Amino acid sequence: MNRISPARALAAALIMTGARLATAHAHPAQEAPGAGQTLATAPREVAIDFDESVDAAFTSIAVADARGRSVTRGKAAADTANGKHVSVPLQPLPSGRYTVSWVAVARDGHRTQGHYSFAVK
Ligand SMILES: [Cu+2]
Repeated sequence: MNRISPARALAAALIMTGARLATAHAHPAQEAPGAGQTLATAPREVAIDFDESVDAAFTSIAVADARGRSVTRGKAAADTANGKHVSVPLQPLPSGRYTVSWVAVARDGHRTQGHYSFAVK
């Protein structure tokens, strides 16, 4: 095994610091409807509050029914007053299970994505 020189140890420490900073991506802090939620009344929109501001141009929320058909009305948009809040209006939803798939690009350019489902009774 090679001995680790001080310079290499410093370089490794800097890389690890960079890796920590790179984890500052946008993740949902709150989702409405929430993951796994069953609603008695059909929601009129899906809204996600991220934990940091997102680049609206590259951030999207897709909502599909059990057959994979889109049930959104138009594109997701960020709140002009709150760059962490993104929402998309929905078509009238009949009873069923819906899947939300989101993609977010944080201000630092890092992309995150995820999906979850909710149901309408
Ligand atoms: Cu990041």
